[in-house]
Amino acid sequence: MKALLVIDIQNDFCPGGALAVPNGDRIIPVVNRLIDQFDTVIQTQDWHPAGHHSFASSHEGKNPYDTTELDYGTQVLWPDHCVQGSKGAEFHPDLNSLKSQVVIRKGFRKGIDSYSTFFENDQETSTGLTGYLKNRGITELYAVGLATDFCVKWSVLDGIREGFKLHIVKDAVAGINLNGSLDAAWREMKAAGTGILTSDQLLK
Ligand code: VGL
Ligand code: ZN
Repeated sequence: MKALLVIDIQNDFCPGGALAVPNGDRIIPVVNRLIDQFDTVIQTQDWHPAGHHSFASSHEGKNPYDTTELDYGTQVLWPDHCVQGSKGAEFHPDLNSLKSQVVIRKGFRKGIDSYSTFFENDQETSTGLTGYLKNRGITELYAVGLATDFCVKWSVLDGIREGFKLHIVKDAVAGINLNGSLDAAWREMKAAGTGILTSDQLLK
């Protein structure tokens, strides 16, 4: 059984937001059309406590987009974004969230970031999604949302690692592109065997 995985379509990742992905909101009409076509829709929500360690503001002398070494490796430092309970953390108002059967929140532990919706950035702390999918008999995921080169990429790669068949819908994702991260993301996803398609191949 297949499901649509709608990743982090939140105000802060859209134009006007704290960590805006260029044209992040342009994908929303396409994503809504895809949502109409799927029986099973899963959404993710970046959900950080104030003072989260992925925020540059939590590290003295650091600026957004610098990096730092945390316990689990190198971490990009971001502007404060998707703070629990803030407007920026809410789903974009144009996104149809009504059909979502489960929302996986991630990044809620102060000391650890979570790009992937399967594992936090230490690559071992599970979000529980694998168990949810297996219990529901879901074997195949179509990934859409933000940002191609961070949360989408890590979700796709970890999903494959967890034994699922992963597809990415090219015109239903948008990227941040930090030092070539977007090209690298497409290369890595291709190399891992991700199915790459456009929305018209799914829309009837
Ligand atoms: C994301 C950076 C920080 C994403 C989340 O959703 O791609 N990127 N937090
Ligand atoms: Zn985040």
